Amino acid sequence: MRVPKRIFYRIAFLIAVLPLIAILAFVFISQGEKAGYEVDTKFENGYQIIEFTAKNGFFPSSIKAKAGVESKIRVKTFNTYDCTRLLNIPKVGINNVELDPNGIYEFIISPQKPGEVLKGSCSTGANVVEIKFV
Ligand SMILES: [Cu+2]
Repeated sequence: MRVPKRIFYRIAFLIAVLPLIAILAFVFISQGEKAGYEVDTKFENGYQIIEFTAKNGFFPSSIKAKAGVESKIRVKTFNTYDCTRLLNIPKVGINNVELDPNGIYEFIISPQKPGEVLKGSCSTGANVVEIKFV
């Protein structure tokens, strides 16, 4: 069976162009990831401060932090009477820690490996906060 020329050219074109599209897509995606690598923490007295607020959820709910440094997770409450008053970040030993409705809490955590993700949640698990170390 002979392949009509028009279809042959179309297939040849796709074979030539698809890898190019794949390469461009890869470059685009990897640059996007690099752009997302900014860290949203600050340093105070030698500690990285990973800060979020607990009230009707955790804000911000996704934080990028620097790996390999001593850190403090700082949680602020503000008239917080909902389930985010009970904080869980099991990987660093924070299990159902009851926060006052108005307060600032600090938990010292050891340096984390790059790629480590600490997942926090409220008592019901409905609200989550994710800290990614890069
Ligand atoms: Cu909850």
